[in-house]
Amino acid sequence: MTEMTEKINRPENFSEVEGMKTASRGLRGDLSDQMENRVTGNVNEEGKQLIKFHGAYIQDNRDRRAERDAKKLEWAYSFMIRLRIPGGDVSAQQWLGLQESCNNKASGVIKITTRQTVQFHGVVKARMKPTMKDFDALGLDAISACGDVNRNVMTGSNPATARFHAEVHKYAQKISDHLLPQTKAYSEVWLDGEKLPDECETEADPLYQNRYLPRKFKIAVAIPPHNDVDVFMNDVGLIAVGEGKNFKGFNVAIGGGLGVTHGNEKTYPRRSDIIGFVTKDKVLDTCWQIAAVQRDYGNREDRKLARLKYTLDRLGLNFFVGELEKRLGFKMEPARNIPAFTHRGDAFGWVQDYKGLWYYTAFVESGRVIDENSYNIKSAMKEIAEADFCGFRFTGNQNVMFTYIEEIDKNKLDKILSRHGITIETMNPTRREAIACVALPTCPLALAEGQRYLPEFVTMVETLQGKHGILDRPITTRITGCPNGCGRSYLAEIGLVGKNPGKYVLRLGGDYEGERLNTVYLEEADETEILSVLDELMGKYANDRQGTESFGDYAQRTLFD
Ligand code: SRM
Ligand code: SF4
Repeated sequence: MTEMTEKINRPENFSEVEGMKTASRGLRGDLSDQMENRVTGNVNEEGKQLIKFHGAYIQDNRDRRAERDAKKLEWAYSFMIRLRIPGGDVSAQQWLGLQESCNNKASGVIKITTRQTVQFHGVVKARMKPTMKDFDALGLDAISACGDVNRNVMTGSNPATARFHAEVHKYAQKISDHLLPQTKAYSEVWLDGEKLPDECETEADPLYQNRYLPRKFKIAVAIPPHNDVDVFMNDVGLIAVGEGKNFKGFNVAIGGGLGVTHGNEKTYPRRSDIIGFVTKDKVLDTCWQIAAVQRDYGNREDRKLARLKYTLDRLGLNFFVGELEKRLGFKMEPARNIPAFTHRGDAFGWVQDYKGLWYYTAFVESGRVIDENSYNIKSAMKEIAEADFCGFRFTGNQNVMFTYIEEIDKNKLDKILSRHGITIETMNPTRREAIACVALPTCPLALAEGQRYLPEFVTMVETLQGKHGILDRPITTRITGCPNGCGRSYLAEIGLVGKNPGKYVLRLGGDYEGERLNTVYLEEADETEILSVLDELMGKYANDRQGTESFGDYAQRTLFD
């Protein structure tokens, strides 16, 4: 350990969560007993932390707090469960099973997340085990979807990007499996698996040991020229490198992350650094060892400063890479030339892969699978799954792609979509590409609205685009209800970051390709102030833009450069 690391990582200063992890006997704690305790819908502090590693969070409906307080009742507690679906693929049968489970045991609204998986909200304690058993029966799980471990691994969704897309896509599953904790706690707590006797040692885990990582850890794989996973904001971003038809390996970027705490100057969003190239046979070990270096050097005293991005900036990239190469037993090759990224939004509508199969991406506003305003995506997905002629792929932009469709079935899909009002042709691209995080009412950290505000806000952005005659190209618009950045608003051309109810930090100047972080323009602004800035800037952009310059590039050039 370096002197710097010793100074910060003194066990007596470790955060409380560190103690909970090491004392948990492989993430078991007393979770089973807590789930049986029906006196409260809540769990204790240790339970709150441990259950994350099993893919779940305790929440309450914040809209109902006042009513519950007035009646002197406990808050309306329930759990959110996030599944682990590396690369976002499920079968039609799995989708039907998930939707049925969500209808019967949760809120009925499945949420597609910004990391290519799905969440259930509103699962009360008594329904937790039955819901986890539903997942298991479908061949799915929620292991490590949250917690201080490697999270759901993302991959570019669009099969038309490269001949080797299908081969690269499989790496999401491979990496996720390779970095999965060894503990059998999940099976024990949720699936009535065999109990580890009290006198027995917990399962040996060479990666996570008994301390796990200092903080969450995220990996995404991008396949140029499409950056639909926002590869540069992950702890590890892998960019697929090919030669013609052949897939060779990955350029590796480390140290991306977006979470910030308002008022804490030590926190910041960070774009990752490319550290070199590895061949495909070495990538699993590379990801494992990056996580292991972070395990050993990451900050375990202050969780706000525990992500890999801070470890890198504290120790220096050279030190980190040197340590990584020592453990790997080889030197990273220089990064290879790759095609430039061109966009991040999904490839809406039909695309074809190199084998001739078809894929259709449909828009799901903020990932909420719900029938609303004659746009009946929930019913459409049910009917498509029942017809059983394609798979489903969730995208990192919270949308759904219907996958592996034979030419002969294209018409069938078109008809079902049209019957349920699912169209992309008439929708403004800015709306299709907009993202918002969950925020209120379930997210305990939300300071302002997220997905509930997005439709209204996008309408106002579109109106301004129309006024200035710039509806010709989309403007990446993203809202998060707090500075944690779950909707990746730090990479948007127009980014709103919740600060107080109805008030947002306005960030401008991100690019369309997801290469550049945006910059704070207004520290705290309400809707009127935000729209006034956008109105003026769009007016100038309409008149002064250079060639095909994007709104984000124009904002960067004229406001910040
Ligand atoms: Fe997130 C915490 C929702 C993607 C950064 N995130 C949360 C929690 C669990 C709140 C909590 O800790 O109690 C939110 C649950 C809300 C709810 O009611 O469902 C939440 N995050 C989400 C999702 C569902 C947003 C969405 O609308 O799609 C995304 C789930 C992804 C998944 O399937 O795994 C989601 N979160 C992200 C992303 C984007 C990404 O990874 O591509 C980020 C920014 C990237 C990053 O990690 O740096 C992100 N979430 C955070 C953070 C800040 C982490 C940090 O380094 O500071 C927190 C808070 C924390 O960890 O303490 C957080
Ligand atoms: Fe909640 Fe904040 Fe994440 Fe939005 S950005 S889901 S408000 S933690």
